[in-house]
Amino acid sequence: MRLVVSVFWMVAGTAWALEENSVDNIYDEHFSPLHPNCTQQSLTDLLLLRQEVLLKELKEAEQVSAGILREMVHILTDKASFMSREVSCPGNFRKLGDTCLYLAKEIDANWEAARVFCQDLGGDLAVFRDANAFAEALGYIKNSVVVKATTVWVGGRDHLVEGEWRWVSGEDMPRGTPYWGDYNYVREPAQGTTANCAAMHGPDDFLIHDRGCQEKYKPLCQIKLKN
Ligand SMILES: [Ca+2]
Repeated sequence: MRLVVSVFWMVAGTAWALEENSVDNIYDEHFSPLHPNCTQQSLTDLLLLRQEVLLKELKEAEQVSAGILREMVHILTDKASFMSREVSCPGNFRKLGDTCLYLAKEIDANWEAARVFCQDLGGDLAVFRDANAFAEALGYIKNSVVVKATTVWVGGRDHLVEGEWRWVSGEDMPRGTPYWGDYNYVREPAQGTTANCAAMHGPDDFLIHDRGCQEKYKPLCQIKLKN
C-alpha cells in the first residue's frame, strides 16, 4: 500500500511538472523574456526609440503627401493657365462669342495685304459661321467709332470660279440676307469678275458687298478660340 501511494505521487508530480513546463513555453513564445540586463532605463530608451521610428515614418509619409499635393497644384496651375489662354483674346482683339475680332482702323490695304496683316497677328480675315456671328461683328464695327464711309475687308472671295463665294476657311459663303447688301437696288454680289473680294460696306450700313480686290480697305481680323 505504501508503495502504491509513493508511485501515485511520483506520477502526479511528473504530470504537474510537465504541465507547468508547457505553460512556461507558451508564455515565452508570446512574451519574450526580458534581457537579464534589461533595466527600467533601457526600457524607456526602447520606447523612445520606437516613437522616434514612428515619427520618422510619419514624416516620410507626410513628405510623400506634400510631394503629391505640389504635383497636383502644378497640374492645376498649368490647366488654369491653358484655359485662360483659351478664353481670352490677345492685344487689341475683342472677344465675341467663340472668336476674337480686331478692326485695324489704322490700316488701309488691298484684300491680300489685309489678309497677310491678320495672319501675322496669328489669325485671318474674319468669317461668320452664322447670322448671329455676323450680327455681333456688325455691332462691334459700328461701336468702333469708324466713319460711315469706312469699308472693311472680310475673309470671303470668288476668285477661283466667278459667283462661287467661299470663306477663307474653305466653307461656302451664305447668300442673301442678313449678310449681303444692295447696290442700286440690286442684291450683292452683282459686280462680276471685276469684284472678287468681300467687304463690309460702310455706306450700306456695313452689309457685305463684292469689291475689287486691289481696293484699299481696313482689315477685320479674327482669331478663333475653338474649332
Ligand atoms: Ca466676282
